[in-house]
Amino acid sequence: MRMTFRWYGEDNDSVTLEQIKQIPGVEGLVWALHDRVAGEVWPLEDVLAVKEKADAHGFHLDVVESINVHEDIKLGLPSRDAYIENYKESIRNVAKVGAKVICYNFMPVFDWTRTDLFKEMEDGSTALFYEKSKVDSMDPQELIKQTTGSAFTMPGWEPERLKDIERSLEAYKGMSEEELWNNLQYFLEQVLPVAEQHDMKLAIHPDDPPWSVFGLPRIITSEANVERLLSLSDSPSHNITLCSGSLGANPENDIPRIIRRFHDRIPFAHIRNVKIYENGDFIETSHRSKDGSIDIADVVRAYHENGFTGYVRPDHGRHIWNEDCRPGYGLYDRALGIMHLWGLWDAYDRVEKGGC
Ligand code: CS2
Ligand code: MN
Repeated sequence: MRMTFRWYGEDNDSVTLEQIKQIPGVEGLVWALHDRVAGEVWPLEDVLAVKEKADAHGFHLDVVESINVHEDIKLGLPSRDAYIENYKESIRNVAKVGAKVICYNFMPVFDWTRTDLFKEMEDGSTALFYEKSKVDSMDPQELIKQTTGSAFTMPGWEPERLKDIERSLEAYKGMSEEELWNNLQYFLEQVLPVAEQHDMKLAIHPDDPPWSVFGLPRIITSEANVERLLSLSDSPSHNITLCSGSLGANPENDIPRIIRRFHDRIPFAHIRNVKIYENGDFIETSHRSKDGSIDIADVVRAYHENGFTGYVRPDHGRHIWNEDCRPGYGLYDRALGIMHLWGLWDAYDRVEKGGC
């Protein structure tokens, strides 16, 4: 496994490249142009500027996360073709700095959804929390009407985005999952040939949480749907980012089993744990199997026994030791997570070689 660390760039991240350099075994940055909105071309100039910074610290830029897909593509609107052309151009540009994997997602309107970004845990740390009944009973359009002009009420609902969110929610009304599948297929048919030309692996991130929220369709949610997704194309460029914490928020998704089945289509793995409560709420925990509902030791074993050579990153972490950071993306807990993953990996190596 090749260890990486997500970095939001000098202006957007509390973690520095000097700090990342001191986490054992991290060779690459998982990066993006975070000031580019979905649908825009990533200009070569900006991409090269990231490369310069990475080079200065000896990191590779093999993994991009995410080049976001414009809503019109997910909605299947006539305007999608222009946005798809832009996407192709971004693929070409990131290839020029050696990128090999592009993570993206196909979630309508909202990326990961949580009700509390800093939920206090028993030990005084805080973590991202999802309260199911709260989301289930929420009408986002109603909420937006009430909150326009005031502080935002959900993670990611920045005041300047509310108008767009409202428009998108309206546009998705009545859209079925089948339509979303069709729109994904259309997108893939256009971009996969370009990805292939550049030996680029596109790797879709599962939906987080892996079920419909606010009545919006969501499709990358289960083992059966991962199978369906992968059967859309045999292209070597068509792959999945296996995120244990996203898919794993539904206890029916057996993550080690999914890895054992599809490991050769997983160029990039997100590894994190979540603790799921009986009422469907969940909270993000440390990586240790004991602390959450996902057997992370078995997740790592599933990769190890298949000789996994793909990229890995710890995903969201808790906020510990009073760290002031982006929600889920602090230094300390993710660094602890990396050491846990290495500990497991090295132990499985020893066992495999007959050592003790
Ligand atoms: C995160 C996502 O929810 C998660 O697990 O990893 O924010 C992820 O970065 C994006 O959805 C990928 O496109
Ligand atoms: Mn993830």
